[in-house]
Amino acid sequence: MGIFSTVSKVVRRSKYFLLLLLSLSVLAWITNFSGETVKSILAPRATTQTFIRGDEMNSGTAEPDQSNTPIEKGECPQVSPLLKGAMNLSFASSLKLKDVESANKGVTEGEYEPSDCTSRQSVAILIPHRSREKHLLYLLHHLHPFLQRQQLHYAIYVIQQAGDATFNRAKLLNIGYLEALKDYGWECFIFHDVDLVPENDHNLYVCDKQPKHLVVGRNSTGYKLRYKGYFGGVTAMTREQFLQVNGFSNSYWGWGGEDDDLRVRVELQKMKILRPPADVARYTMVFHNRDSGNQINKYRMGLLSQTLQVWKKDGLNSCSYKTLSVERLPLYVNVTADIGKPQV
Ligand code: UDH
Ligand code: MN
Repeated sequence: MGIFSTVSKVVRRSKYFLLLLLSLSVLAWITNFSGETVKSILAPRATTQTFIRGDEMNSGTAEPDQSNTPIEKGECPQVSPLLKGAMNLSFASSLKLKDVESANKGVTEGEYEPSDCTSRQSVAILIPHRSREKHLLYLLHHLHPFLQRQQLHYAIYVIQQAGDATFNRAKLLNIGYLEALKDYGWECFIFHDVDLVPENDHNLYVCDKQPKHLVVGRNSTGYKLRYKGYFGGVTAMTREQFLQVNGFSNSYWGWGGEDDDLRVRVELQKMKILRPPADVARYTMVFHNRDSGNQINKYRMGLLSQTLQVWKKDGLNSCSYKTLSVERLPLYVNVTADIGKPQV
């Protein structure tokens, strides 16, 4: 073998070596690439797999929590399978708060959400109150299971007027709205008299594209609408709808007019009041007499004639009060406020 043939053998071998090196690096690149792809598909995505509460949505902390993998819950069905329809309500005088608490173990500090599905709406129930303890007990007894059958994420707020000045239902409801929003970004508000108990759970406590009036009939009126345009007792408005009308007027002290004033505000915004069918929107009003401290408001007609002029400056944006306490009781958040007294 001459020198020439030895040199050509070395060149051939290094060619094979280079080819081998090239194919190995191509192989390495392919496996690495597909590995990345698989990894990114499997990675949990914050938008689909993390349950984000409404109030956390804007905080910009949507990073998935790898250590504590969230449980994915589907949206609750359009019609809850738990609904029972018309019910016979009971108002046993022996009922105790403890009984209602033990029957509603899933409720924490007045709040509940279904464990197996994500509610379609988060709803705050606001109840204006003073010295109607028995009515409150009956309402809590019926309302908690009623709302749970509707598979809602909800919380009940009771807004107590401190002191013995003339009652102001509307101002208490404004306060309830403002205080509840400090806890959570509720999208729907139900303004609820303490003595009205819904009879049929097909009367859904959710908000719509327009404000809703939920009391078409009640036992005390032979289940007829009290009058055309009546918008009192129990109403439902979204956070935005209520803000758009600047809430209730704060100026109605004593009984009457504040609900008509809210209707005027709604109509001024070209909103239209919706009502569920009469056979569903039925309530039992626990019998009561007129409360002392809530006499008929003799100024109500005069105030009503001023709504167009004052609604922009009398409402949520001018609601001044002092929160005396916020107690997180098992079945409701108890807000007590000093709301002042009428100027006249
Ligand atoms: N409310 C209280 N405490 C009061 C006054 C009113 O909690 O002292 C709240 C409560 O949520 C009540 C709501 O305000 O449901 C409306 O007041 P209301 O129930 O007195 O009004 P309603 O129109 O009755 O039902 C007015 C008196 C009717 C007397 C009829 C006698 N047959
Ligand atoms: Mn009443």
